[in-house]
Amino acid sequence: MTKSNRFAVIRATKTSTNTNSNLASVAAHAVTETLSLSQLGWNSYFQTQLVDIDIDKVTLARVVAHHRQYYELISPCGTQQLAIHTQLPSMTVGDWLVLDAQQQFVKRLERQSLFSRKAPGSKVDQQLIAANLDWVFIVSSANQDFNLSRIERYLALVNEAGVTPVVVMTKQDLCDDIEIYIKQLRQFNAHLLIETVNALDTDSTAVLNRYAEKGKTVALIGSSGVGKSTLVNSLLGQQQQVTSGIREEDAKGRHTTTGRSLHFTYAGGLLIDTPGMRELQLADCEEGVKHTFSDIVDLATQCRFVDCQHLQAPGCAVQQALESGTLDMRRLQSYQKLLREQALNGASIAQKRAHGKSLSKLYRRVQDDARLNKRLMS
Ligand SMILES: Nc1nc2c(ncn2[C@@H]2O[C@H](COP(=O)(O)OP(=O)(O)OP(=O)(O)O)[C@@H](O)[C@H]2O)c(=O)[nH]1
Ligand SMILES: [Mg+2]
Ligand SMILES: [Zn+2]
Repeated sequence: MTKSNRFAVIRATKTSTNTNSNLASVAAHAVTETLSLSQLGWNSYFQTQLVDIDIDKVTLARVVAHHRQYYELISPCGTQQLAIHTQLPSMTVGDWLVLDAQQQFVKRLERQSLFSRKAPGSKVDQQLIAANLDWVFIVSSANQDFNLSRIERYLALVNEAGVTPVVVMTKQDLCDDIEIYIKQLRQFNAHLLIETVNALDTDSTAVLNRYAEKGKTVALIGSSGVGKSTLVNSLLGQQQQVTSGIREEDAKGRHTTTGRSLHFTYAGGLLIDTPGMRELQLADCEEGVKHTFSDIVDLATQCRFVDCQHLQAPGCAVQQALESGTLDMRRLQSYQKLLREQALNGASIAQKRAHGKSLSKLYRRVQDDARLNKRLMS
């Protein structure tokens, strides 16, 4: 099936009285619930932002896809499009919007959480990935593509967003000893939530239904080919997302999914599928990095000197941990690298914003002068 079928469940609810519809079996689950606000992820956090708004006169809608020229929205009335124009604030999949009686944009509600990264390539910007999440599945396959440092990057981003991460290890069926991977993850965080699945098998993925429960929004992130879309299909119980095989030589994916989209599961949860990330740079993510590396942050508090640079053993708890083998060099380097990277990217983004502001001030002044001149001449 293609992306255009994504709203089969929702469309089906509108024709739910027609039990002959070939969507009837899909709709059976959705009929009573899919159209309710709470089923779309609404909660008291958003409700409290409506104090000045007459609820009977507005539509509350959620962004389910971001296209080049319009946002696709869903509300208790069904799906609709909102054309993108310069007056709209930046929005992303998962955002909640208020529309007026004419279905025009009124405002975007404050986000409960926002997941973003530095835009890929040479662009100096933050790229919004998804908003208002309850969980993020960091998907990784149990094969040669497994990479601890990459998972640490994802963890830093998710922690910065204030969302709880779950590492989902796929391709369990192809791996003789998945414990090897689990042990590596456990080594640095004994409390990390880790699930192992065969993403192709719905019995196996059922363990994830407890996260994707009614009204809860889960984003799936991870490299191309790890099985994000396969997982989405299994949790939906139908093939809504296109998937394709990985390269044999290095187990890398083929960047099959190209846009972010939100889907409704049988268990009542909302899943956001995302394209595999080629590059994952952090910006303004200090809290997220420190949270992810709290073992090193804790160690550093035991160093003899407050401003210890952790370079020399005497009095340095970090160096002692390296020597005794309780901390490995890769992890320390990964921590230091991510701290530097987020500070550097954060500074260039701030600089660009400041530059942008002074440019637009200059532009306004030129326009004002031109208007004044015109008035004087007339
Ligand atoms: N055997 C097995 N194959 C899997 C599993 N998960 C995914 N696959 C296969 O891996 C390939 C890639 O899966 P996709 O779901 O397309 O991967 P993706 O993460 O969505 O990739 P992008 O859309 O490119 O980011 C497909 O051939 C899947 O059938 C699994 O748990 N076991
Ligand atoms: Mg995909
Ligand atoms: Zn130290």
